[in-house]
Amino acid sequence: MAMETTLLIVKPDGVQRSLVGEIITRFERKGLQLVGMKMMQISNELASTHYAQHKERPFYAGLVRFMTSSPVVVLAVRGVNAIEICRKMMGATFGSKAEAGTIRGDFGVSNSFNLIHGSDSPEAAARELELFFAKGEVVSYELGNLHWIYDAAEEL
Ligand code: 3AN
Repeated sequence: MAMETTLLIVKPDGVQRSLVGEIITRFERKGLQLVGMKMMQISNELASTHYAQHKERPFYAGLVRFMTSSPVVVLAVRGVNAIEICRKMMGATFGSKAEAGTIRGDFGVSNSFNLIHGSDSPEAAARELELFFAKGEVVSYELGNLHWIYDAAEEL
């Protein structure tokens, strides 16, 4: 397993519903490291580039409208196997189907307003981190308790 950095976005519904702290706290408590964080308003152009793979889907226009409707909080999160771990913590795409205990399962019922985005592969993470963070905005620093989060002999 590799040390990975992934992109998460607390979507407009998460910000409007005052769930930013609650959501970020879950990743911190899990033992993942925050290495980038900012609030921003996503432009039409950025939303279209980010969701280019869904361009032909019927929900695409609504998705772009939603993602640009209000500010979001973007996060860069680092850890061993971070991409899969974050996806598990987010839960299934639709809030109505997501398991209890996940972010989408605990905080939402909507299928379109599903609170959070997370990169789904190392390739997507690299692409999305570059899209949302300028050079220097994702930082590297030593996590003081790293050796209590991982068994260094086996996992790092
Ligand atoms: P996930 O965010 O779980 O990776 P994707 O990549 O399949 O889901 O879809 C990207 C985003 O498109 C989802 N987060 C969701 O907001 C939206 N979306 C996907 N499928 C639908 C749908 N059938 N109706 C409305 N929105 C959808």
